[in-house]
Amino acid sequence: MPHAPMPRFPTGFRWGVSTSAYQIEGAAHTDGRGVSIWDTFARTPGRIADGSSGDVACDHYHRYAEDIALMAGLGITAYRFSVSWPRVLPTGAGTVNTSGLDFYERLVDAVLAHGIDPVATLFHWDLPQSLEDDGGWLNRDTAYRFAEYADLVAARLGDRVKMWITLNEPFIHMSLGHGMGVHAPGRALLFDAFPVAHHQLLAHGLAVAALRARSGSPVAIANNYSPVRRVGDDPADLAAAAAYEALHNRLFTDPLLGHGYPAELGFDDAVVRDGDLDVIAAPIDVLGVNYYNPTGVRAPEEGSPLPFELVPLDGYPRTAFDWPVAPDGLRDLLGWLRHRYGTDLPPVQITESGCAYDDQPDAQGRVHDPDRIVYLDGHLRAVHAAIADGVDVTGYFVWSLLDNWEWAEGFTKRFGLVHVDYPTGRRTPKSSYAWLRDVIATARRETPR
Ligand code: PNW
Repeated sequence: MPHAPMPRFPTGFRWGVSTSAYQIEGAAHTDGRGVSIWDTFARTPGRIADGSSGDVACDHYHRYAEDIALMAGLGITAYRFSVSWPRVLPTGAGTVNTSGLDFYERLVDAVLAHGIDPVATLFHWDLPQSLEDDGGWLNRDTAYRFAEYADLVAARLGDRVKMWITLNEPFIHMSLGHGMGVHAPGRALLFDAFPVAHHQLLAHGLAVAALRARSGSPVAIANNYSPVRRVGDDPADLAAAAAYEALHNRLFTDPLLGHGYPAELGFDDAVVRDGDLDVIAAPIDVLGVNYYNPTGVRAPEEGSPLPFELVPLDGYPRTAFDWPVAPDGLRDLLGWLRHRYGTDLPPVQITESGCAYDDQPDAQGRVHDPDRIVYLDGHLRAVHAAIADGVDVTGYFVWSLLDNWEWAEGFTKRFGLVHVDYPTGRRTPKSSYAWLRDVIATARRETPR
């Protein structure tokens, strides 16, 4: 267990937790919600490790008041949730489901009543199935539908949401959902998935303009990053590491910050129209950084369809996901962002950071998760060190408040500060919850917001 006191964070530093709609809400058939690509994907045999779906998940749709009480007990200053597009617009466009908007209004008002800032993500991968049937993110029209949806949500909540996040991890949605086919919608296009990147970025840029027109709150995007650990010293290994860097860490961030697409990826950019790059580079107020782990990369075998090979990294402890625990990677990543983008880099918030362990209650019903405490302690110290290095980091959100439905892994991976007994829905704060509560209480005494 870590004992050394946590160093002091800057005044106003934001302490938060993150969740997403499909992973916690349940209520998939309630109050007029439409079908998303994840409903369809989860119902397809063989796609989800335990054959489960998010139909019920944590039943947060009905238990949100209890969950907000847990947030209040933790002492967080911000809560990042996502709005389910098909709950608000069942077919993605056109007819509005007012009950869906009402739910998010109840949620936001209850969060505010506890003195917590609501941070709303507009797209956390649950595309309305009707839009997928028209081509989804391969179809440019989806970007315009997203801007209309952003306008609708901001018209209702723009006076109360304290920060907007347009998209969650467009890289993971492109690569796992459309490149490899292990996430919804299950397309395996490899590098032909590039239009999915471009249309998501276009959607982001159009939504920035829509949000600005309706709300004075800051606008951000949450990107997934993974610092590259090159394995091997051959020129081919260097080239592979550079290719992976361009794909994972630059493909979305370069154009967002006005640098255009990384040319070395050699994508067919026929879908990029005049003016698109200006829309995409609309200034944002905060860059959201989701960080889990570094990636080992070396040159591919002859004949590989990819310009790199991913290799497991030795010498790190591992989570239940088999992901390496590497807080140094977060400090390196933040330093890399500052070095690469310089004054084009806006303030950064860590919009996700966390780990999965196989946490279960003991005979007394308590849930001990010492590994998560070590994880969070290390990553918070890494953020602090990055701030000392000169990177403007203004917040840290833990993934996640609750154990929840972990996409293709179903219920088999537990990321929560709070244990969820899925059959009953019972919530039990883990020891990491008490640890983080004490860290936040001390930090807020020292550096009030
Ligand atoms: C993120 N990877 O997903 C998502 O934003 C969350 O919804 C999710 O629960 C969390 O991280 C934990 O997985 C990722 O393979 C999924 O590198 C996969 C990867 C990274 C992030």
